[in-house]
Amino acid sequence: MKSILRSHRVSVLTALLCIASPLPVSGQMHGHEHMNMQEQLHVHGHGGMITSTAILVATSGSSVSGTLKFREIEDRIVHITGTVTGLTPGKHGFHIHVNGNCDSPDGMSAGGHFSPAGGKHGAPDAKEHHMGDLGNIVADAGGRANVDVIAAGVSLALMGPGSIDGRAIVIHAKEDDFSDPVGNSGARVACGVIEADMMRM
Ligand SMILES: [Cu+2]
Repeated sequence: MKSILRSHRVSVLTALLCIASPLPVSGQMHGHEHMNMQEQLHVHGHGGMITSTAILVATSGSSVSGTLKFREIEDRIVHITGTVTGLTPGKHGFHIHVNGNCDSPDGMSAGGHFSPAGGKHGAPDAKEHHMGDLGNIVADAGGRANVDVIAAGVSLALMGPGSIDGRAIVIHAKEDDFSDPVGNSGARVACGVIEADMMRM
């Protein structure tokens, strides 16, 4: 179902490119011959950069909420910024999870960590870690965390290696201690689906 949805969204995007650009998307690509489809998707994003947004929704019994903005500042280098409120003071693990589904009351519908290459859970700068491992955010005494994190290896492209489009970002109740397999970060207190801004119509 998810793959159908993703391919449908790519079809919509392709249709948009046809309308927005005099260049044919397939066939001869004048001036674009050297670019593959993924590179074209980047070029035709907002201002040459794809951006996405995740609106974090509290799970059952939680009052954590927030909005995170994603910007792919270089190929597979994504800058995540925003504010999360309603947290207990201190560190909270957060990760990209594989399923873009936050429907279950406990957030478990988001599935496990996004980790297409497998490997062990760890800190984002550790030699071995899941692609979706983002480390911790830190809430102040008022329960507010300002997020300013670089996620390397992931992409906002709608398809291709490391694509996090349509996946979920999950905030946890406790600190991620980076132990395998999930860092002991406890319950899921908020969950949001990462959605490309150009798809919000
Ligand atoms: Cu997680």
